[in-house]
Amino acid sequence: HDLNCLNINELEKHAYNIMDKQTRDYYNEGADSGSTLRENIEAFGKYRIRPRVLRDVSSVDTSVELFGHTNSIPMGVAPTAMQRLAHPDGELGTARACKNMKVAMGLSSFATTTLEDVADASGDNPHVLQLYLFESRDHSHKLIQRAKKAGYKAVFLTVDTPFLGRRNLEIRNQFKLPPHLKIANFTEDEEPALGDEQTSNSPNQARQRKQKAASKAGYHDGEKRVNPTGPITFHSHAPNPTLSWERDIEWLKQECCPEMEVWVKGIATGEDALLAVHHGVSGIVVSNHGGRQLNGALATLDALPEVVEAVQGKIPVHVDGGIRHGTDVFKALALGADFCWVGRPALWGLAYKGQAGVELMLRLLSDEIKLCMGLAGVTKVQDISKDYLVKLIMPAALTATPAVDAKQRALLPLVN
Ligand code: HOC
Repeated sequence: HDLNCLNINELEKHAYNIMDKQTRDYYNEGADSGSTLRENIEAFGKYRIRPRVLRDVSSVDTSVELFGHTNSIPMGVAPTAMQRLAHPDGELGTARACKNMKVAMGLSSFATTTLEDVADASGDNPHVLQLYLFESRDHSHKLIQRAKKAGYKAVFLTVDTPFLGRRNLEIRNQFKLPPHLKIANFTEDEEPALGDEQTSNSPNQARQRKQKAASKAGYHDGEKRVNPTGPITFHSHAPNPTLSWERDIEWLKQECCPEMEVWVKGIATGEDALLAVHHGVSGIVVSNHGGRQLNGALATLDALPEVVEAVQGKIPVHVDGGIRHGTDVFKALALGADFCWVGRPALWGLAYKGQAGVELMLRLLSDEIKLCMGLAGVTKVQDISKDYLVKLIMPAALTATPAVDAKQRALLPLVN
């Protein structure tokens, strides 16, 4: 036990005090007012567990199969960008912690460590590559080939980012990578092409064009300009608003299969889940990008049931967003998710103690998942079902945005 850090909320507080303001704001912020970020967390509070008793829970198995490997818990570390901002261990620390804890890892394509180095550190522990498809297919092609060669199990295509969400602190802080760090998987000749600057009418893109100009004038790594760099580095690379199921998912499948699976990350409706099945992806992640994209979007836990219902078990359904407790993982699984991913808690772990902090985070959640299962009377993950859950009928004030203060909430009656 680390007596100073007994749960994820305490970890968050430690990390808050350790990280510099720019990093903290970048990692912790949601888009706009942050209501979706908050609701991702609060959604778990709308459910209560129905524990069963006298079931011999002396042996509880929290493991699940994922990508042909045994994952010690039904949860992995989600891809999050630029982890060396949190701690010099960065993505390598996360990869080593995941390997030690037998937990799958997602690597952001905006990582500050090369995908090959992360693959080496991961060994045979499953790792997947999160991908943005830029307009330059050449860049994506090279990245995918590298990932294949390095043994990545799947590509998780992020589909909730046709434009970048508006993060106020990021803009105000003029967020940028410090000079000693770089986006490791983009080199100058692989620089993703920008979107159509002339025709784009996104409000973000004018900002991005300005930032791109600043970036070009910005930081140089020796003789060679490392991309993306300079002020608000990734803002200088417009996401690709042209992506479509027909053209791009088909292209990606041809690029990746059979060595790597193609998943889509950022599904929030039953309709899109059905399209994902129709277009033959291997799995989906119900996600709203940690509340960093469309503010006002449904909390992922609230979107999960309609997605599970639409998919009908044809492909795996994973979920991320707002998971801070073992009971949250249990609730998501009871609502039909096959697996959960946590993002910010890993960043807080890194900030707290590097690799050891990520391991601590995983151990805390692992212990909580096991305890929750035992106390709920479940010995195998596959047995977690909706029978173990009840949704509270919430007084309107509890579901209103902005969030009701925790103290206030405790005073309000909950009606079952
Ligand atoms: C295409 C550029 O996921 C974040 C990261 C990085 C997003 C870059 C998008 O900040 O949410």
